[in-house]
Amino acid sequence: MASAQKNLSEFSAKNVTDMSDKRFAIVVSEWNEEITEALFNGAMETLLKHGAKQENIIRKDVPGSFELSIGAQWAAQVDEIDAVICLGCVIQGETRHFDFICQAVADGITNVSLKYNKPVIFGVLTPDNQQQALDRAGGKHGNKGDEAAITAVKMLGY
Ligand code: DLZ
Repeated sequence: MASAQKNLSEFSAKNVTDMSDKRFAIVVSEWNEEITEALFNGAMETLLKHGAKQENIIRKDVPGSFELSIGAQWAAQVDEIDAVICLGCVIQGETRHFDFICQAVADGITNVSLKYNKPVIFGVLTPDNQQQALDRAGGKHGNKGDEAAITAVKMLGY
């Protein structure tokens, strides 16, 4: 009964707002590098703003968004890492690559999150074109990297 009580209290809101002892991995896709660098900068800035320490944020690059899942798994399996943020940009093209990659990365990231019981955040832009990507990578529609970092911070606080 005692352990059930403990589990229940662990489940209820923790309201953690101090990120200074949390460790983050940011997995960054090299495809559409101009965009993913802007997403990375947005995510870093936001984590630091929320008290995370620079030395507690580890970056791992992968070739394309398709590889974000395995990159996330490499990070999530490290005990010390509390949350993983995946950043990528898949631009709608004329091939069916787009659908395959988007579906694979969404499923892959979800599986890693559930397998390792850690927040693994989907910070992947799926725009129709480069301009839409720029608009969401520090342009007029904000920065998806920033949003992804906020989501990670929120998830660690629940
Ligand atoms: C092959 C490919 C294509 C066509 N487009 C993109 C893209 O827009 N964004 C992205 O992140 N990656 C793309 N890739 C690469 C795949 O994600 C993957 O790296 C390769 O298919 C090798 O597994």
